[in-house]
Amino acid sequence: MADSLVDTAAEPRLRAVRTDTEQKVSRWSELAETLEKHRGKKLVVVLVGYPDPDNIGSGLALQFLARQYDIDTALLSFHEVSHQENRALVKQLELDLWLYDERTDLSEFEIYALVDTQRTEATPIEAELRKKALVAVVDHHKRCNDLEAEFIDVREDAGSTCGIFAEYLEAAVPEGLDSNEPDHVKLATALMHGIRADTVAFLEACQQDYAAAAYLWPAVDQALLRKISAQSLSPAVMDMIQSALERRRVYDNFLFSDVGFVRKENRDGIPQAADFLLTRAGIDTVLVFGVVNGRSIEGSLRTRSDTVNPDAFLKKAFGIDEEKGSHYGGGNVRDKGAFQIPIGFLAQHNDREQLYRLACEIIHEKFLEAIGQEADAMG
Ligand SMILES: [Mn+2]
Repeated sequence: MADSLVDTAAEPRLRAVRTDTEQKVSRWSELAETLEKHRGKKLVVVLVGYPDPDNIGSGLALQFLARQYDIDTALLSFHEVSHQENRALVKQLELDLWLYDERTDLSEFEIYALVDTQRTEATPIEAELRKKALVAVVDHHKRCNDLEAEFIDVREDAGSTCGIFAEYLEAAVPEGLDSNEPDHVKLATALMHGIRADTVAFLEACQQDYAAAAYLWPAVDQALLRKISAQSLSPAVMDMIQSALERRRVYDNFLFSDVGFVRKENRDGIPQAADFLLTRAGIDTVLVFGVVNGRSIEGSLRTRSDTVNPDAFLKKAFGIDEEKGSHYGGGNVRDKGAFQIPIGFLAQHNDREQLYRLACEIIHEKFLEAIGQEADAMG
């Protein structure tokens, strides 16, 4: 197992070199055909999970492209934007994200699309979506086998979904985005930020991400991009990183830690703590979790190991949520993953500390089991 994981990580780079213009144009023309079929309808782009630069940028790009076919697009999210950089992105670019609540009426939207994800089980509108046509799924996570949509472009080897959308844009607008056009500048800046965010500022980018950046660059507002990506850490997030540091436990190259109880709006401090701990010398895989709003255990996995596949690791470690019929966790094949486990009925327990210890023990046990098996596979 370990060997094949290394291979899949190395191979896409070779394949990317062979990506030619013809292929780029054909993927876009397929998507264009799909959009043409739905001309004049209303489209909702469902941002599953927490809004982040890659899904926001991708949603904006799809909105832009769909507009050429008289399709009105709304970007629907289920969580308040939490990460300080993402708040800056939304504010500085004056983006219009539609936040879901029980009164949200989706009846006028006949069609929907997914970007930077392939799953909607985790959303409260799953049943409603089944009545609508899924017209497009564009993503770079692990391909789901049972995916059905009119247009599907899932590239597991892509560094970002924004990079894929920049490729469509290049085919749709070959003369380039116009730096005098505020909408173009907004879009180019958001896409560039999305690519940077998902590729650790291009450290983990593939050739396509660089090609996308070269195309976007003339219309990017560099000063704004700098402002968006240089937001300082909030005190809450800094405290979470401190907790994670203090509570860390190290097993060979694995680091396990937690950040205690976290308010929903600070939830993005969990992956940030994991990112930070991964910078420790001698560590190549980090798992950090916390209890969000007293209701669910949420965690992030970060790795730069050649052998750990975050998607496989988290699926194996935490298994399946029988009720939803989907895994508690998952991720990409290379460097990132996340999990979310509802505490459910137990959340009513009065003794928070006891509840927390229990959560901690279970996660820890599952983690140890998973690295035990992982170590076997490596041996
Ligand atoms: Mn992404």
